[in-house]
Amino acid sequence: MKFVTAGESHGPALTAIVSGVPAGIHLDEDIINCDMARRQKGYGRGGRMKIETDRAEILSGVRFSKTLGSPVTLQIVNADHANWKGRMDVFGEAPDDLVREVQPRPGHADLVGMFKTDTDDARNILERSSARETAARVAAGAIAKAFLREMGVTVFSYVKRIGDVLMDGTCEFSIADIEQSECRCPDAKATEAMKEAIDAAKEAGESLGGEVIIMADGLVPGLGSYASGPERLTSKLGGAVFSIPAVKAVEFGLGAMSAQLLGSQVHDGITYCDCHGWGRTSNNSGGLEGGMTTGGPLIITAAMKPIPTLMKPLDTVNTDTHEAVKASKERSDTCAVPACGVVAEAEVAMVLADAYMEMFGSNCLDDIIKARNGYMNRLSQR
Ligand code: EPS
Repeated sequence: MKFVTAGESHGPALTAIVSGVPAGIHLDEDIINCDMARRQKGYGRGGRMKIETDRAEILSGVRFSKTLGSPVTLQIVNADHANWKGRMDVFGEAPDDLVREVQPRPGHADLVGMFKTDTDDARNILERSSARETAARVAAGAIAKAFLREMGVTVFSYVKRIGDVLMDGTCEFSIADIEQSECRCPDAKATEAMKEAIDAAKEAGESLGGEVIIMADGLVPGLGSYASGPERLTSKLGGAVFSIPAVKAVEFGLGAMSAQLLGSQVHDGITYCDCHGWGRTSNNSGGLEGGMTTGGPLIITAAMKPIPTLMKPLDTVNTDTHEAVKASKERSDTCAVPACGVVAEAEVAMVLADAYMEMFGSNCLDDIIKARNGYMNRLSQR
């Protein structure tokens, strides 16, 4: 399963085409649009989220709520496009009074994108590099998640850190605790501190980054490969999470911490008992060993840098005149870390769905389930 997205932030619509979708997956419109809404929420979002109510309309590949085995096209209309008449028209000439973007924001794609594509208007770059594009990723990921549900796999995420506010890592929590939090953080005390940090950043014209945890439960062991570098699930998942705008670090399990510890403190002991079969004494690997899933929970941490659009703008240079100026002030979010988690779920789900199909086939759901059950049956004999 693979996907491609198209669309500009203030263009008519965003589109995702998902290919390699097996026949027979049940899709529920409400579940897809629930994910679209989850991406839009989160404390610290800006004015755009008040304009949009993102809904993914399916234009191909589905009949009577089941996938046909053909590519699935999903479209999200940009309600804000109506406010960009004369600035984001598909045809016609640019109006004489068009205001070009010539004050590139440090940290965004503006400047290098202008160099690369030889344009004198950073809007040609920022319209596509805007994180608005991640709405299409979430729509595509909803197809992968629907497939994974049929495999008994759940993918979810939560916010661990916003700025210097870290959640209490020892607290027990449920998915409901995550979804109820305005910051998608299951620690209620940390949620309040995060909101205060976001308010303070907004007041100061600043932005805030953070860390999200993405988890998947119910995976079979052996997805991915030990035999080829690019086929290692670690490479594929890492690439997918790094593809999200503003993600600066990705860790699996103990991640960078494992570099500081002894081998005996890092590796997960192997156990066997007649009642429960194979097991592990810990899950420091985050569910990946040798580039393959162990069958334990997959645990990924993604660190997001603060959004580069600042209301107290940074120093930059006017690309027409070369004079020192302040960066352009696009309307933006103070913090989009909660949204980053939802986008990362979609990216991770797509990689996992693809890995299932690589292992168990890709024509139709029933055949895939039979192959998966046969494999699990074989493992239970060991
Ligand atoms: C976003 C839409 C954008 C921004 C934000 C995310 O809308 P607009 O540019 O119209 O305000 O709110 O974009 C960025 C974080 C970015 O870096 O460009 C969205 O739908 O997620």
